[in-house]
Amino acid sequence: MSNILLIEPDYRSKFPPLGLMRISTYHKEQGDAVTFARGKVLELRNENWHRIYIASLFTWELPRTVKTIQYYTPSVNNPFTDIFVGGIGATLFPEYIRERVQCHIIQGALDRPNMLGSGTPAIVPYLPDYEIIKSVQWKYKPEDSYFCRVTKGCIRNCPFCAVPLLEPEFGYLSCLKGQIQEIRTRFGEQQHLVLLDNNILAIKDQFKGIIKQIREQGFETGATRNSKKRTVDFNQGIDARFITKKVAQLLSSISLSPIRLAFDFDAIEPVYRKAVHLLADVGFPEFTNYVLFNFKDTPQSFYYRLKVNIELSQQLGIRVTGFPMRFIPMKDVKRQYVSDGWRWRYLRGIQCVLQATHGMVSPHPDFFAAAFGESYEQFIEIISMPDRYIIHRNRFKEHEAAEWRKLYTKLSPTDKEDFLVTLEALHTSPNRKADLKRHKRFRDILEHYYPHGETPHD
Ligand code: B12
Ligand code: SF4
Repeated sequence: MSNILLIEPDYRSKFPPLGLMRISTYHKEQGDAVTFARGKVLELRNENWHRIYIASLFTWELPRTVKTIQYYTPSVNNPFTDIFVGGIGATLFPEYIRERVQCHIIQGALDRPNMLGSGTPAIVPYLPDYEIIKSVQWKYKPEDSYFCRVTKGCIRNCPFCAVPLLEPEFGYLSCLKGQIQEIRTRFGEQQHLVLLDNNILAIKDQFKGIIKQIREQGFETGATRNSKKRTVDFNQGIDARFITKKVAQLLSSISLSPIRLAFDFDAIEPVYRKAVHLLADVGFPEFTNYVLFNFKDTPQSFYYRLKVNIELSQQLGIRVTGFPMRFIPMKDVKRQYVSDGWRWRYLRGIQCVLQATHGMVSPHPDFFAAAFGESYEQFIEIISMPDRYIIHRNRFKEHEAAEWRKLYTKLSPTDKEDFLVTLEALHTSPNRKADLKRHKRFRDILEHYYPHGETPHD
């Protein structure tokens, strides 16, 4: 019997660490003792483990992941053979880990034999061990859900998406009914169903059968359990290009909520509009649609796409909530990337607007106008304001923001462009106070961003 430690670094993780949960099932079946924890735990570090598995998720959490690996290095005999690191971050940017810490990195899905050592089977077919997540304080969301996946990969190759790198081949993974039944038998009935497929509709003809299984497993339209609504969430969204009348009807036969489409770039607009129409026709009232920005787009395109959602909501009597998705490059470890069409201040401004709305853009015209402005010019003005004037709009509106506006409207287009560059430079400057002291050209308006040279707390 071996002593196995599974570690998820203590980054914010919404869903449970499915990779580690599968590894747990495999080891428990071998008769090994498995312990799961999040982050750095002194008692666990002081023990000696036969093997430690450390997960990784977003690339911008790799610095924290590396620190976690370093922390547990003394807890094994040989980190090269006894610490296994895998998951999404390790697959997208293994060099980052390799150059900083000793361990054995496994890239990609655990879908082949011998990946965890000679004679080990493929891990993907193992059921996630839901027991282990009960041993930590951290609450994964949504609680009480079946997390399943029917397909891997995607048939498309969108340049802003990591899926073609992570899972290069599209294909069928395993039967949904079997997955749900096995989870039910081992861990009891769950309230909701979350499907993590990247592009489930690409399965085409087999989709009808999947919908039938979803219905039969207790997730038909209007389904309830213990008098509470049950929901099905195709969490990564459904591809508007595959929505036909027939697909819309199939979707309307399950308790799908919310509908998630993506309005990622301008050229997809006609297809996107058609998909929303078809889905509204079969009775879907609520949409939460991803809106990509900071890729090859511009603030104009972003504002326009959000407005299309308002327009569709009014036209069809539905609610199309926008869910902005900021593009982050595949090897980003800092999350500070600004694409050519955008400016740092604008991205920051959007973050401040979204702070109050949990990342969502309301389809209600009045809310939208108040949050994002009635015109593109107003939108740019709002996201150019100092953070606290955006976040606490009402508090600062009368005096401070009005003063700021006087100064801002006096700036010529060239001034505004230079001002945006100055704001970004100050934001990243290690000597901000000294830079501000020396600065002359935008001194008055900068006072609003850095009163007396200080960075205000919101
Ligand atoms: C579900 C999901 C989410 C969930 C939360 C995920 C979570 N776990 O908390 C939600 C919806 C909240 C989300 C949000 C976002 N996401 Co997301 N998300 C995903 C998705 C679909 C699956 C991730 C997941 O949890 N998988 C479960 C893992 C554990 O299982 P698995 O992938 O099958 O893992 C296999 C292997 O990796 C391996 N493995 C896994 N763990 C381990 C551990 C060890 C030790 C070993 C050896 C192996 C191993 O074994 C597994 C079985 O084969 C991926 C896309 C994808 N197809 O992977 C994007 C993805 C990770 N997300 C991405 C992005 C960009 C985001 C957002 C920033 C979007 C945005 N712009 O707002 C936000 C950020 C949220 C935040 N916290 O800041 C990018 C990340 C790119 C990057 N540079 O890291 C991805 C890759 C999507 C993409 N299309 O590009 N996301
Ligand atoms: S369709 Fe979706 S999952 Fe597929 S490559 Fe494009 S963004 Fe990624």
